Amino acid sequence: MDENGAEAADSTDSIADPLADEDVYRVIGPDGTPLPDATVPDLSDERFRDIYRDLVTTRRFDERAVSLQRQGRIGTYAPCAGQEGSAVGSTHALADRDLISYQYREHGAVVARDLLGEYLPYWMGHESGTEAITGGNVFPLNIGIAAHLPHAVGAAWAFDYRDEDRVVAVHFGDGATSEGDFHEAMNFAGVFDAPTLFCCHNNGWAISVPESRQTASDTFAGKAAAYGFDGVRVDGMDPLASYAVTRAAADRARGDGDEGSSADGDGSEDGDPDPRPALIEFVEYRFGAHTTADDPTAYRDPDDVDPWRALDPLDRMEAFLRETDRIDDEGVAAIQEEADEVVADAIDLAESVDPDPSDMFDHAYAEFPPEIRRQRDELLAAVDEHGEEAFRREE
Ligand SMILES: Cc1ncc(C[n+]2csc(CCOP(=O)(O)OP(=O)(O)O)c2C)c(N)n1
Ligand SMILES: [Mg+2]
Repeated sequence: MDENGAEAADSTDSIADPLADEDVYRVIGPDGTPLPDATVPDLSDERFRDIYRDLVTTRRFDERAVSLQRQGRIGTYAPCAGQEGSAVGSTHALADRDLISYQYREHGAVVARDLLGEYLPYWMGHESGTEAITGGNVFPLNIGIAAHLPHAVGAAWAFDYRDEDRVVAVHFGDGATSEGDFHEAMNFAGVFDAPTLFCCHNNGWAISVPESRQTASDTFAGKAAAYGFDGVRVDGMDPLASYAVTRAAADRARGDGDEGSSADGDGSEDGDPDPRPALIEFVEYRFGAHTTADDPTAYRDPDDVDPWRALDPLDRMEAFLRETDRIDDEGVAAIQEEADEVVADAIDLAESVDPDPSDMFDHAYAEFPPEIRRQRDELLAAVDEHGEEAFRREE
C-alpha cells in the first residue's frame, strides 16, 4: 500500500497466462490448428488469404511507421503489433457500408478497408488524413479517450432511424471503459437499440496502468450486463475468432441473429429478434510501446511479452492457411511482396501531400477567436515576407 492506501500496481497480475481464461472464444490454437469444438468460419479461400494479406500489410506498415518516426518523417505513432488480428478480423466481418470509428491503434481496420495511403498523412500532421477516410465509411481517428463513443452511437441510431441496414463498429481500449462517455454511449445504445458493436481492445494496459487498476469487474465484457445487452470475450490475436464473433454480433445488431429477445420490451412478434448492440472484449497484447514517445520497460517486465508473442496473429493465420493447404511458400512470399508494395505506395502518397501552413488553423472554429486570428495573420504575413521555403524543415 502507498500513502494513499492504494495497492501498488503489479505488472504480474495483468494476464500472465494468455491461455488460462476459459471464457475467451477461440477458433485456432497457438499453432494455427482449429480447436476441436470450434467452428471455422465458412469463407472462400480467397477471403482467408485476404485476411492474412491484411495482417501482413498491417505489420509491415507498423514496422515502417516506427522507422519513419525515428527518421523524423512522422511525428508520433501508436504501434499495433500483436493487435492486428482483432482489427483485421472484425473488419472483414462487416459490410463495406458499415461504419468504423476507432481510437488510434486499430490500423488493421483501415488496412482492411484499403485506405492506408489516404490515412497515413494524419500521422504526418496533415488534415487530409482525417478527411479522406470518411469516404470509406471510417470516422477520423480519435485521441481523446472514449470521446468518439457517443458520436458512434449517434451515427448508429441515425442508421436505424433512417432504416438503413448499417451497423457501427466502434473501437477503443480497456482504459476507455473508465470514462463517462463509455457508460453514456453503452446506456444509450442499450435503451434505443442503436446497432453498435462496442469493440473493446483489452491489451492489459492503458499506457502504464495495468488492467487490475483499471477495473474491479471480473471482465470488461461483463460490463454489458449493466446496459441490458450481451458481452463476449474473444481472443483478439485469433483473426478467425475475431471474425466469427463480430459477424454474429453484427447480424444481431441488424436484427438478423439467431436468438430472439425482447430486452427492449417492444414485444415484436415478426419472427426476427430485436436488433441489439453488443460489447466485444478482444483479449490481446501490444508487443511494443504505447507510442513512439513511450518506454514500456519503465512499467512492465520485457519477459511478460513472451507468452503473448507465442500467440502472434500472423504466425497463427499463416500456419492455419498452410495446414489447410490454402497457401504455400510461394503464396506467402507473394503476399509479403504485395504488402511491401502497398505500404511503400502509401508512404509515397502521404509524403507527396503539399500542405498549406494555414491549414493548422482550420476545422476547430467556425469563426476564429481574436487571438487565433491574430496568430494566423501573423503567420501568413511572415510567409508572405520570407516565402514558404523559409518555414520548411531542412531534410
Ligand atoms: C480524455 C483523455 N484522457 C487522457 C488521455 C491520455 N491518454 C492517451 S492514451 C491513454 C491510454 C488509453 O488506454 P486504452 O484505452 O487502454 O488504449 P490503448 O492505448 O491501450 O490502446 C491515455 C490515458 C487522452 N488521450 N484522452
Ligand atoms: Mg489498453
